[in-house]
Amino acid sequence: MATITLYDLDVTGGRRPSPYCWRAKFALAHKRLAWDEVPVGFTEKDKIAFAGSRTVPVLVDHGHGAKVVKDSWDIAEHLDESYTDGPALLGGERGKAFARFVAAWTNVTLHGALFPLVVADIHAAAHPADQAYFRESREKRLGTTLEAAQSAAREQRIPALRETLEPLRQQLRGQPYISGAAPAYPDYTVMGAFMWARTVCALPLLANDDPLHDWIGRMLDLFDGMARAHKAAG
Ligand SMILES: N[C@@H](CCC(=O)N[C@@H](CS)C(=O)NCC(=O)O)C(=O)O
Repeated sequence: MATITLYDLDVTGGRRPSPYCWRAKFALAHKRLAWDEVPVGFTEKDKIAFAGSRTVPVLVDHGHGAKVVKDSWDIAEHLDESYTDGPALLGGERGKAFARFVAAWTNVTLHGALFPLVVADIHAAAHPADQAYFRESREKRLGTTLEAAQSAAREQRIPALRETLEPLRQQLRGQPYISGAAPAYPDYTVMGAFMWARTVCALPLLANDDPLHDWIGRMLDLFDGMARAHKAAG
């Protein structure tokens, strides 16, 4: 058994769509750590109740006094503080400030642009037992049905999503990764959002000639193709 357990959001077909859980998985792989995964459906709150959390990722680090860490950012900080041999994820105060900004931009702007484009697909992918909860909680947020929100977004909002990604294209013009010559937590944060879409949505959201495909390809190749090997929609 690995010394780390990760509770990860699970939908049908063994797919793992959670962008925040992808941050944790990339972070663990970056630190060259092994982990076991516990799949958690949207409504399986009992599995993570021990952590006092209603969301995943939740990590239990058996090698560090069975420490329980329950937020993707806190997981990254924990791994950097507890595993100093491996390459840094955040890299000092300035690196941490940059990573925090990228996380805020991703959570608000990128996830905000993606959410209506994939929300009915997430519902369709969810375990049948989780679908009513997902529909009710997300329709409250959207103020309309999942299907109406998604079809309106696909008609109107794909150009806005592509525009939203322009800062990334500019950042990647002179360097292979968002973090510079090598990938680090900011790359994992943004890639989590692309994994969210990739696991549930078969519709290509980027233009075929979008230069971001090169970076996405590099991210899918990392850690022996960890993310590429994972089931995609389609
Ligand atoms: N701030 C948290 C957010 C985690 C989060 O929202 N996770 C979602 C999955 S992407 C979740 O567990 N949702 C459960 C629900 O909707 O009830 C983090 O960064 O870890």
